[in-house]
Amino acid sequence: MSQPKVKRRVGKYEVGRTIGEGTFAKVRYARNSETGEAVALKILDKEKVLKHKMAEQIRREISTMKLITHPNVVRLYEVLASKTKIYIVLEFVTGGELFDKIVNHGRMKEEEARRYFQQLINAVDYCHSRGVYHRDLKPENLLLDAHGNLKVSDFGLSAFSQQVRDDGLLHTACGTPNYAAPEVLNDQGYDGATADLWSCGVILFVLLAGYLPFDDSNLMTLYKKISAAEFNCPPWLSSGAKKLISRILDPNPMTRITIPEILEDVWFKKGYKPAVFEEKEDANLDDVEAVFKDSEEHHVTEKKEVQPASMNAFELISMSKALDLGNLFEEEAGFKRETRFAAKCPANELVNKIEEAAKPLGFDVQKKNYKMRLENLKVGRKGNLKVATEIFQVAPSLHMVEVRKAKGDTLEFHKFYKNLSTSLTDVVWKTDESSGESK
Ligand code: 3AM
Repeated sequence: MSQPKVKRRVGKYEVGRTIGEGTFAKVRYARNSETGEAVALKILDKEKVLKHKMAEQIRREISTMKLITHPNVVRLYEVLASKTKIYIVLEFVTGGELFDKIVNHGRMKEEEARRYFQQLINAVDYCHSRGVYHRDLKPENLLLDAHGNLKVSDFGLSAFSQQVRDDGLLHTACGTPNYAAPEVLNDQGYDGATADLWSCGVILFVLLAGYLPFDDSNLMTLYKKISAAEFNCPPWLSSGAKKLISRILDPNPMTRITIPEILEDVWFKKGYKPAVFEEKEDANLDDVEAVFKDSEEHHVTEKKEVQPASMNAFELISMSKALDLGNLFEEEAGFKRETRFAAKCPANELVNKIEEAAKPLGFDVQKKNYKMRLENLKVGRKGNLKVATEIFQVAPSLHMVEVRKAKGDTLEFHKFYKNLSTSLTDVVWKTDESSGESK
């Protein structure tokens, strides 16, 4: 059971699990070993970035992002490069994605939607004023922090997923077009500011309606609907919300409402409190320069350290709060991607039990040294759900099982986990407190 575990380090960061795979990069959890702070590490292929026709624009926007400390924008701390990779060190955001709330609880009340929309517009306005455009605002880029505040991710980074054609203008690579403005789809080049605003309008619509304004399984029909701004507001929307949405979802970018006009809108203004924060005057940009100049002397060291995987008493105690199957669903846990529980049965029996629970749910099961990779063969909302499990020995017949989402939709993971916990109830070790018994 105590097979060695390989720990990766990139400079001062200890690299942990993969959080997800976005359109242009892999995102991993990491820890700053000097401060203990958690960060998200966006990992990109260096050659692709430096050879990108927009490398200069990407460099400029990353430099600007280092100065931005807006509370509703994911912080960009620094950039590092190794021989083959670029690492973008970002603030780690713990509350999951805004749209998981809609998938879970349905549409929002106007007050709640307005609060998120105000935070979104405030963040977008601030970045635009500094010359950074998003160009790919969509649900995956709207995260929530531990206090339920919106954090927009990938500002200034989405150029990676864009293409510049011979005309020198931006063109969107394929992806979900539901949030893209008509002029973006028309493929004739576009202005980042008005295009971002359109996406904000689609986002507001989804928050209030619980479904997309433009949707069709046929791509051509979808394009036509977007180009003509053909949508119907649900009857429960207030007239103020309807009016604002139709001013934003104006197919003509020249007559579309602007941010200064939104800030004056009656529906928008209700209870609006712009974020208060301290602006950063100066940031050291040596790291950005070094990365884009591809200066070899500044390459970060990448190390692999081999560590034993067995759990010692100290680690067990520090994790004991989590030794309960219920913890994934605790209110405070938000949208968790991983959990642990203790089980009182031999390890090989545990592996069999997990396999028996996963197979009927349509999962392919791969096993290696008490580590398992489960993959749902059916495609879910964000591709095939992949789950990784690992078993650690605590005592001969007491094990700790770690279950985490490796890829896919967090809510689908929760559903899987609920099923798994039902199948394992007879072996899960519960403390008196967690099993609800009183002495
Ligand atoms: O794969 P899912 O959708 O669960 O939420 C982002 C997405 O998760 C997450 O990484 C995945 C690929 O983009 N993510 C991106 N930036 C993040 C950050 N700064 C982040 N999670 C936490 N903090």
